[in-house]
Amino acid sequence: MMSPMPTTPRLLETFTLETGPKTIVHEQGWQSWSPSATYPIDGVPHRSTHPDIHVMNYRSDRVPAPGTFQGEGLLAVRAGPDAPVHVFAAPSGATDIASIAATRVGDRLEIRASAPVEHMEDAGRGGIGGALARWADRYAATTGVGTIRPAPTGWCSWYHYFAGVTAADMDENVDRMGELDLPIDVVQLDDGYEAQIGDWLELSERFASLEAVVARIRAAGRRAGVWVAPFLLGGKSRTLAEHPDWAIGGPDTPVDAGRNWDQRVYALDTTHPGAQAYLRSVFGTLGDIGFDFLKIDFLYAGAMPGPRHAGVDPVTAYREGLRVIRAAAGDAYVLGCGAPILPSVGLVDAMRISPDTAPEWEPPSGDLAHPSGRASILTGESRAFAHARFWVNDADCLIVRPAVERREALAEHVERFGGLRMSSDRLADLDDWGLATTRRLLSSVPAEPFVPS
Ligand code: 9PG
Repeated sequence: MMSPMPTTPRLLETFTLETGPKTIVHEQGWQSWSPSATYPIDGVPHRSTHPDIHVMNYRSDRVPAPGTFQGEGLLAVRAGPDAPVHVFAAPSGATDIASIAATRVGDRLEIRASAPVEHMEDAGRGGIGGALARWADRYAATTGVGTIRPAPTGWCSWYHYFAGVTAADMDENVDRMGELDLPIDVVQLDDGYEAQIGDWLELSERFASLEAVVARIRAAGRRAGVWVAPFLLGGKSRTLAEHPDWAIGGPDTPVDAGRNWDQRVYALDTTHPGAQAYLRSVFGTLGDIGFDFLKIDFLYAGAMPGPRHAGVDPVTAYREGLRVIRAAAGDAYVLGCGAPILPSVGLVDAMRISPDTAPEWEPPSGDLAHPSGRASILTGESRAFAHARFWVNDADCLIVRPAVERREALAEHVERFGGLRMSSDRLADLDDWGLATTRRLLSSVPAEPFVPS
């Protein structure tokens, strides 16, 4: 009789498992937007469709071999519905996180890891979801997770206004949430206020003053939040032009962190003393302005491999960068996004656990790391185990205006899996159902871990 508790973990780099036609494999993606899912043994896992998309949404330097499953730091296999779950996982977030590949060879699955991983057999309840939850309890205990702070409710500007948001749009929605008496604690300004990626304290032409935005939010009795991509330096930014030595790889060979905002972007070397002083100044100033909710995004850049000022490994450098931000941010509630999952445990209050939601159900690029209802649900469900163990899970914002495709499915997803509840519609666009759904989902915040049955 198999024990219901996981076996004591053993460290190994290779392992072979017998499989059958009902074998399933769970792959964990590297960062918030990387697809994470459980596949039948003959299934084809979701892979990046373009090198730029790979860098920005997957683990930049690890491209799985065709025909293999690959988890970044975490992979689980169940040989059949009555079999135990084998969990292979990185021992702790503060070390090198192994890529764990599973290749089918006849009736067997060969597991190979790029660094030592722990192996556990789990015959408890809940299948793969249950085994991952029990593994997550262990990982959280080894890595160190303090008290998980209760999430505020919120409204976010991104999923209606996108990068075109204006100060007037913010004012309109602040007024409207008051008229509607919606239970919203935090009003979070997303991408679009800044002059450039990396020039966070200079404003785009659509904003005259962040102080004025905050004053309006606070006068309405709510808290102010802001989006920053602190580990990115835009190719068009003044910060990069003036401090090319702050990029991972240095001024001559900066490491490419992908393409967005009509430019190439680069990665901040979080070990560089000048870059650390810059992070302190940006987050100190945003705190002084009155923001006490921070959505820190595109964090994967801080964990990219490449030459750094201090010769430390990428995960150590990344965690150091997050600590610098936290120290500068005081008591602000910190939401990580686009962030390596396992290396972030213990350092953020909430974490985006999926690709972006979107008014479109299918991603136009065909890449399931890209914004789309389908992609956000696929990966969000598979990371339910992390909620209230690693942090508060952010299954992304609720969007339920009539123009949103399959809005009922998106609402159901946020209701089941969303630990952080934020609305992101233009509130004036909500019909009766959209408004009632928004009010209901923002009225409670699930604090307990999800327990798969
Ligand atoms: C702001 C947005 C929102 C959103 C974040 C993040 O691969 N890409 O090009 C890509 C672009 C944007 C993106 C994710 C991936 O969205 O998740 O909530 O804050 O940035 O730019």
